Amino acid sequence: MSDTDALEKELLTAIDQAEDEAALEAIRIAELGKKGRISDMMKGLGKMSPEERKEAGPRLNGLRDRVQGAIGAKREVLAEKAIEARLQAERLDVTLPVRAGPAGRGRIHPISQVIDEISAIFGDLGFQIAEGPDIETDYYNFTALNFPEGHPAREMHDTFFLQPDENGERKVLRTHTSPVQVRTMEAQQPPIRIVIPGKTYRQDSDATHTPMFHQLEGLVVDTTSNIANMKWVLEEFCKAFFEVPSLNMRFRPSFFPFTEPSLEVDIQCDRSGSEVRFGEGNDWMEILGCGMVHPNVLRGVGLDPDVYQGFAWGMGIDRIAMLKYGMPDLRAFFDADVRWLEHYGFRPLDMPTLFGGLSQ
Ligand code: 2NM
Repeated sequence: MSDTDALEKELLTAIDQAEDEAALEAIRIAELGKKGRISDMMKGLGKMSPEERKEAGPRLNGLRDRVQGAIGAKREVLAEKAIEARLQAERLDVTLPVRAGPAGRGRIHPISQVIDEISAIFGDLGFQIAEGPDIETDYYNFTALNFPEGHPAREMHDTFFLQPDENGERKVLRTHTSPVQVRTMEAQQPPIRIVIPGKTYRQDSDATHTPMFHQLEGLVVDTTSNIANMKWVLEEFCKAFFEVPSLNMRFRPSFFPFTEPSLEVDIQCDRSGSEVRFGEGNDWMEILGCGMVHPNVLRGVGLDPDVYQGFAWGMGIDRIAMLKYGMPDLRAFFDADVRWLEHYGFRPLDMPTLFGGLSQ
């Protein structure tokens, strides 16, 4: 057996036994690479006599071609084996349930849900949503709303004050959303029908108060707006929001600087079971404050109280959200606990509408 025959036999065995593509590539480089053994032997052809070359040339070419061919064939086998192994290892169980994407896993916070519900109800009644800044001037938060300078009501609101600016003006975090009503009355002529959902701030923190909370206020201004209109709007709202066909309401006299007369509103409820039910029973629960806009407020925004009259109301969104959805602890609203949100949150694609059902 010639040297090349022995080499060929050795190489074909090594190729056959190569475990993977890396081992095979190592053989190729060692034999057929630039500095490989077979390549070296072929380089020797140039130094041979024509007779020697005539015999060695075809022998070496044959060796090279057969080794190359064996490597190619083995590479295909190994590639096939590698795919087979991956298919085994990465097997999919197509009968497993599909894992939800972001729209399926995410939740709408109950406060956002309730704001959407309220917007749907008042939108249906012809109201527009208005918004304004959280940082307000003393004028918009108090003076324009008929709180006299030095009036104790300014203190009663537990206001957060900002540092005075270069002009000595001390801004506040709005203690109610009423400044937005004032800004709207300044900016547009009656008829005005707006609701304002938003964040409000008071220095108060215990089991039933958080320093930031949410209010919804509403305002109607026209030449004939009256208390009967107001009672109808509020009753329609309460029935739609609590999703009951009828509901008794009770209006009690109260006091707010910005309304005259001022009223507090209770709704009928039943507290005999483990949860509060609305539209039935013999109990009452306070839910909102309202009244006819004070003539001083109208005058302040340039409206003649002998021509225009308005009614307004305000309620705590957080509180009515807790009542409607049976959430026992106000502070959980702001804990950002995903387990709580998973339980009490709403699905993002279930938008509240009056025709589709507010809360499904
Ligand atoms: C309430 C209760 C009653 C109210 C009044 C006004 C304005 F700007 F028109 F005078 N805004 N909000 C109002 C009236 C708010 O919250 C309990």
